[in-house]
Amino acid sequence: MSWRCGIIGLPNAGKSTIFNALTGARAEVAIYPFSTISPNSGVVPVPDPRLAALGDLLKPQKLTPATIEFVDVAGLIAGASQGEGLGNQFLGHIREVDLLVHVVRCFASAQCPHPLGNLDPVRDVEVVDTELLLADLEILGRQRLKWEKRAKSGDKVAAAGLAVLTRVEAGLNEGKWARDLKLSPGDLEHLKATPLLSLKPYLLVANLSEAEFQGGPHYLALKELAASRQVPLVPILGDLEVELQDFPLEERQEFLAGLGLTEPGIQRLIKESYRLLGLVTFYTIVGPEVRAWDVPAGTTAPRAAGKVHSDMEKGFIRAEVMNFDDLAALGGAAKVREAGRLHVEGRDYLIQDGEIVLFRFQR
Ligand SMILES: Nc1nc2c(ncn2[C@@H]2O[C@H](COP(=O)(O)OP(=O)(O)OP(=O)(O)O)[C@@H](O)[C@H]2O)c(=O)[nH]1
Ligand SMILES: [Mg+2]
Repeated sequence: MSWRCGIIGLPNAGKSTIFNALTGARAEVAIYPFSTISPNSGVVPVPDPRLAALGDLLKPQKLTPATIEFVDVAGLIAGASQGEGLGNQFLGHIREVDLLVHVVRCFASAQCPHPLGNLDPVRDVEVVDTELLLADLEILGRQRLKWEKRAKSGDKVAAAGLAVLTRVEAGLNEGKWARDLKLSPGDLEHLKATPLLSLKPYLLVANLSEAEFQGGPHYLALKELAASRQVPLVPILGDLEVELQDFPLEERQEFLAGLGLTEPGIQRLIKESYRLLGLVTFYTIVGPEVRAWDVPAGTTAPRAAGKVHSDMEKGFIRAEVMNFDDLAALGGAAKVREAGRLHVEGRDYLIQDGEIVLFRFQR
């Protein structure tokens, strides 16, 4: 199963356009708002130079990248947390994702009016984010009622949960995100019953016209906002990247370089999403296939084995581990072994980024 990134934003921000640029899908793009109703979803490969290098070195028949899933949901408007627009459906869909990708409109278009009347990305971010925080406050409010009742009848766990909940509510009411409240693992345990949107990792995408990208005031204002909130901001020329999709990567890169972009915005978006999810990549070489896998940093060897196959987790014996850099420098697995650079690890070992792992297991 891939990690899931939910694309959110106001109607007509270009969410489906960016989804299409990412996935090569043909989701409906329209000049009217709420053109997307049921979510579109697509799986994309994670760009990975190490995997490409393993391909060159080992020449396997099959090279399989790690993947990440993007979900394009309906537009969100003010009042969504109270059920406005497609509010409840929308919020239901984004509760299930692992990361929020907030697309913000930075292009003017006569045919496609801005749903709030004028272009103002900073306001747009505030409108959407306020809805997310209100939606969280609502879930917390419902949980409060339950815990208050239980705490009154002497339930200590409910009382402790209530204390955490009160802190989070206070933060949200000040406009802070739950993930910025320095909650401990114990605090987070109490919040398991209330899956908060504002706990999810989050990034902004500026969907730009060429003019804005070349130093327009709207993009500039959005950059300042992102910097002040310490949120990553990825610039994408949405319409253009959809048009460029049919060209080979090299040609696309050349064209974008002419505009001052070092790589397609969608590639940056995939990489940035991957980084924010806190994942590490390990590789397996099994028969004719070299494959990349992604797991959260801090995953044990048996757990990682389970990602490959559940039998490997159940029957886990040991992991034989090499580092990508060693393999690349020495030129082959046998040489890594000869050089004494292969290490054998047990159940408690935490898989590190860039490792090539052979799992030994009992069938
Ligand atoms: N000029 C310009 N137009 C764009 C850009 N990105 C999207 N559009 C146009 O904006 C309109 C809306 O785009 P969509 O991708 O459907 O927007 P959306 O956010 O998915 O909208 P909803 O699903 O209705 O919420 C379409 O007419 C697009 O062609 C862009 O970068 N520049
Ligand atoms: Mg759409």
